[in-house]
Amino acid sequence: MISRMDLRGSLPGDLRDVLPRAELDVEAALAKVRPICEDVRHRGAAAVRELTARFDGVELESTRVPVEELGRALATLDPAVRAALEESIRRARAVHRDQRRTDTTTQVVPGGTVTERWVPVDRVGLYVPGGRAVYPSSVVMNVVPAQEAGVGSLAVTSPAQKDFGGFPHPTILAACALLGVDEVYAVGGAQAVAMFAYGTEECPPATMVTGPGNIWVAAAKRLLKGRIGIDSEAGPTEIAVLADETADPAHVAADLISQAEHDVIAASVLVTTSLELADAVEKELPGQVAATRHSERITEALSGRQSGIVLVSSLDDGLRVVDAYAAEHLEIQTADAAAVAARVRNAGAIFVGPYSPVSLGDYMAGSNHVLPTGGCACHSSGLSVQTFLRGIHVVEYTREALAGAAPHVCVLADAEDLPAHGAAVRARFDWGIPS
Ligand code: HSO
Ligand code: ZN
Repeated sequence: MISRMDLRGSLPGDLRDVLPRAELDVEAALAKVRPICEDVRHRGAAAVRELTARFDGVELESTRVPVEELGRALATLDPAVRAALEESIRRARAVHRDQRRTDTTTQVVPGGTVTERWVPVDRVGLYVPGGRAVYPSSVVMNVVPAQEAGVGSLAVTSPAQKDFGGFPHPTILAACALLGVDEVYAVGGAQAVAMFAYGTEECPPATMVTGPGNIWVAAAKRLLKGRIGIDSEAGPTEIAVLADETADPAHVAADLISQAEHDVIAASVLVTTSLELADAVEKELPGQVAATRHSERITEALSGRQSGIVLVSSLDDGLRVVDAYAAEHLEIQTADAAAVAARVRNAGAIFVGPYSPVSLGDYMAGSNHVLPTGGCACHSSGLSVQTFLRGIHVVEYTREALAGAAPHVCVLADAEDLPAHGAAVRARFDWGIPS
């Protein structure tokens, strides 16, 4: 069911390319997405409605979901789901509130200061996938950091669903209501990203769009990036587990299966120093997979070339492998897990020890579950308050402080053959502007 890679000899130099990995060909989707975005740009809401009819089979009167619909969805939400969502929101708020940044002022020289002022973006559009993946938890993970950052205007969009009166899934609407978001659109796919980028008669343009989506959403984000800010192009989900002989094979197998449940191209990778553990996990998998609801999808994900068990000869090598892989989610199930976790450099989020499974992080740890995939964790972070902030440098120098800097400015300006730069400083003093 799952392939094996034996790296117990020496590690290959090109580790990153050797390891299993799923890839989305976003580039190939660009050609299809370009005319959609152009259409929305030129014809606005009419184009969005036509595209929704074509792709989602729903004739929308308006792309905006009436506020009463959100209230209705909340009123009919299962009370247990409501309580769980409320607790998830509470925990996420606690963590994200602590991420807020305070402005810092540095006195560079007497009379010369630079302040870094943190300012939230004005308006954010949050994309929530529809179809098979109905994730109210992702509404929480997108909305909470934006709200805690102080974003003034927040809109959510999610595909129109034929089975739910043409509105997004009611659990999505209820989650929006719980979070206090009342601007919701029944729009999905590339047209949703274009709607936020260009704005329509029914939806003012946004400064930024965030949230995971399918390949069309990722392609539209790549195309419109610059016109609108984006978080990342979320790819298929990944879990890597770094484990030694102390790990419980049943738990490791359950965790690998849990993320494989998302998608046939989801990646589950076990990196272990223990042949016994590898054998035991492999033995566990078929029974656990057979007993779960989405066994077909999971079997396909686990047997795909993006998943596998990687054997290494030492924990040091294991760390090299997981760093090269830079997983979206990394579990450390080893002796002294906290010390091992502290040595990891590349991961979207790290789950430490036997009682911190990824599923906890998906819903209830307080951490964010929108994380970098496809190896992007070596240069990017998951969604946080920081995603929605800009740091603006505010420079304020007195006459005396400028006078102290002036000779150096002039020398460097001359060295770069930009004498007008120096002149702009000289003009403020009676040294005058040299001809
Ligand atoms: N594991 C997914 C998030 C998610 N899981 C939502 C369940 N619902 C990507 O981090
Ligand atoms: Zn998940």
